[in-house]
Amino acid sequence: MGRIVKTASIIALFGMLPLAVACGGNQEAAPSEPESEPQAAISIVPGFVRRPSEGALSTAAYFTLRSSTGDRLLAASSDAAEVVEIHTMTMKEGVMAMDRLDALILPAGESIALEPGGYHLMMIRPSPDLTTAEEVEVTLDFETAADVTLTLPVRRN
Ligand SMILES: [Cu+2]
Repeated sequence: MGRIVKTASIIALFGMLPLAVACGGNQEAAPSEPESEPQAAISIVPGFVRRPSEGALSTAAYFTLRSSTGDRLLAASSDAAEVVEIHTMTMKEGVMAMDRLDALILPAGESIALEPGGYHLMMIRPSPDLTTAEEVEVTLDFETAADVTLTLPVRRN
């Protein structure tokens, strides 16, 4: 949850204002960041995929998403599961229930956590490999940003 592992993040820096002209004539040195790439708005803090027990019908993937410009996560896929759905959990009359979402809204600049007890990617009919795999790739499909494939560790909790 509050972990600070920060890899594979493509972070668009917004503060690249041109420097003041006070000294003049120092306009070379363009920043090396590929600022034209559309996916630069998404940053991801990896979480984990819960290791399923043998024969389990589903498991879940967790991580934190942030879009600097605002976006929507529309779908996800993985070789390690037949179907991947975006789910949320809510209390309904005292019982935790899961609902499938058509999209996960990422308001601009806001970190949205997929974590146990809340939003998650439901990995339905997981591959038997997941009972032993160390890590797994999950590809995220955004409305605006380009697809992102992230690697998540597989662990019990
Ligand atoms: Cu679920």
